[in-house]
Amino acid sequence: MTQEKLNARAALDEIMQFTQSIARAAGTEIVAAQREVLSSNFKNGDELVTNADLQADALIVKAIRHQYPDHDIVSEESAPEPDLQRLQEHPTWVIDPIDGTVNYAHGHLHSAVSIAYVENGQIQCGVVFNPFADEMFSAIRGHGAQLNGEEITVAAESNLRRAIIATGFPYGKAEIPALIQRLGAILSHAADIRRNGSAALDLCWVAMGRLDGYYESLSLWDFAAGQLIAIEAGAQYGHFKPVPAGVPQQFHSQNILVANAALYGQLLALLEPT
Ligand code: LIP
Repeated sequence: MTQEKLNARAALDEIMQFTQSIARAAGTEIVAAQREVLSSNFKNGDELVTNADLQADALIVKAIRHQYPDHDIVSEESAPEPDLQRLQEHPTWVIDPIDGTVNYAHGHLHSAVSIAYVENGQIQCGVVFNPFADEMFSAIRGHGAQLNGEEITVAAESNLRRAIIATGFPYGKAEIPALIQRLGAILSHAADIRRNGSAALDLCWVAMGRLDGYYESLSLWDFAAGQLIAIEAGAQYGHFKPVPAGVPQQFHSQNILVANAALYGQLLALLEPT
């Protein structure tokens, strides 16, 4: 490995350590806040946000601004307008302080801090931390995916009838009829479906084999970290509808599909026509 590549890897290792430390710090706050009375609000009428989302976001953003003051930040709660062109040209952090907010607000223990680092137009580091399970999913591009430091890989399942496929639904209800038809196509061929409520954790669970596949339309902060973790764990990642011209595939948020290579084609054949 050249000295340049050694330096690049060392820099990403440093970023990974920093990212995991702020994810843990935010996770500690999130767990403590859930034991208190949460205040909540609804963005755009339907989209739940709690005081814990805002507090965790503030903690993460403050730490990034201090450590990397010239980097950009895209965050669900404080900077929710990603500029896809600038994202490809400037070091950028992509943050979902609590992915699975509805779960969190209802006292469920299935939500996560999701933080991705983008550099040179590529997601280079991804961290998804579920503080309730003390499960830290992580990946550096080209260096595999880990759960609490142990390598993870996608499930080997190739028989869709034996597979568990996860999905989710948007806050708005306009697309529900089409989404139910899509769900029916999957449920008619898979062993079962799961709607766990956190896209970031769904992607990580595919990465480690707790799920065999996942599909959904999301926002950048829901999937950025989990995408890298799933790909580095050996998953096939793409979209079951055409990606609009000019939109970088890795940052396209609609019609996401992820599974191992044996199931990906089977799921694509079911989802494409829906
Ligand atoms: C959530 C996703 C979930 C999706 C929800 C929501 P949030 O993110 O993780 O998969 O179905 O509609 O987008 O809003 O909890 O960060």
